[in-house]
Amino acid sequence: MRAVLVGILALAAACQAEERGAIVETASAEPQAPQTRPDGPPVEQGEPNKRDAVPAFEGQTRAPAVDSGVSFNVEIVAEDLDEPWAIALLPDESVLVSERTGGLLHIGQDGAVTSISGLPEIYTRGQGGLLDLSLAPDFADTRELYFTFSEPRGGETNGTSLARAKLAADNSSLEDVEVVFQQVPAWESPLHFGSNIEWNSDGTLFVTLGERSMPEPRELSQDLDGLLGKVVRLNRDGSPAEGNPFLNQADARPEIWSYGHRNVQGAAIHPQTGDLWTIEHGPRGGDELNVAEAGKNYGWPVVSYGIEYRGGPIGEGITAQEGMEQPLYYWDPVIAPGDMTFYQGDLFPWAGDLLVSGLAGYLVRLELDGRRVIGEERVVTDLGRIRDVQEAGDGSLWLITDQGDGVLAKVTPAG
Ligand SMILES: [Ca+2]
Repeated sequence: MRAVLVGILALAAACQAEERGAIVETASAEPQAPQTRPDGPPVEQGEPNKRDAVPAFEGQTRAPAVDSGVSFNVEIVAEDLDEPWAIALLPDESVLVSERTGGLLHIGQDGAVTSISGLPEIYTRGQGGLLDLSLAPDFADTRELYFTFSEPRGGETNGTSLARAKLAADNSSLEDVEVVFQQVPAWESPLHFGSNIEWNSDGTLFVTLGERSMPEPRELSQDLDGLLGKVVRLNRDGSPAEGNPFLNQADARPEIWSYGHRNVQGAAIHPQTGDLWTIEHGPRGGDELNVAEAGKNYGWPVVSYGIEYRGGPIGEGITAQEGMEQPLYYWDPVIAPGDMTFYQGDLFPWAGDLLVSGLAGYLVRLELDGRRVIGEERVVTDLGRIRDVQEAGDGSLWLITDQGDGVLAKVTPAG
């Protein structure tokens, strides 16, 4: 009798599940929660700016606070840097640092700072300047350095450009500087240039591009015939890469990988899946973590978990729309993300975690379960506005702070 009853209940449950087919299918597409998932209050306890926002799924914001119990040894390697923006670690364990104000520096392990000559002309007002740095994968043979910068484009217009150059063997100068890619249209704006360079495993590179912030250009994040608010995928000569989603579509730029972005200054390739993860500044509220996938629309400025700086809704104030991707995770209030990296070493007990540099004044450590954020911690909370984070081969972390008296710091566990 009991066995029959169980059988009937199971059948009823199955029928119910079938009736709710669409819902069941959606639910089963989500990663399953592991037994070890943390639980408890979030790090962020403050009032959100967008008070009417409802997360699209549980855990999309304010994941439970976690505590790895690590204390830090912060060694200031160089100081008085002028708004440093990005770090590139050289094979000989010296460091390149870009300064937004237009300097490119070589910094030895002993902290000796020398200026590298040969940069092109750079627009350095507002958020414009020398931006990301990235060594070519074959740098050891080619000495090729890629960098992004705000390029003057005539009159008051400017735009983000990608250049490559050879770094002289004595690290004193750039040679054979060549601008290989230009974001278009150029705009009269000192804001939202992006940018980040990430190398894909197939030898192509991704570059993230801002939408120039102003009311008119930001709408163009949704337009496929321009490169504002986009991630592009390029060959290393700057040409559009084979396999790009809009390569054969009329009225669409062939460089586009994904669109509907606001101001993506950070990105990282997932070391296991090879996916491109991006992080972007929201307005007041609504910083977003995404996986940028081919041809997908990330929604700005139609959907957002933030509000206008002056107050009031972005557009219609909605957070979701058909055909637009939801962020994996969002912050309100914001962390103001610079760059990020998946931690792969064993010096810190953080293997597989995502570390995000926050201009709000800390590193954000995210524990992940696939594409879900399951725990959040804020670490290195007393250094200042952290602009970039890079992991060295020994598992130590290199950070820069972006003030006019910015520092380059090496961070290891204390004790
Ligand atoms: Ca990056």
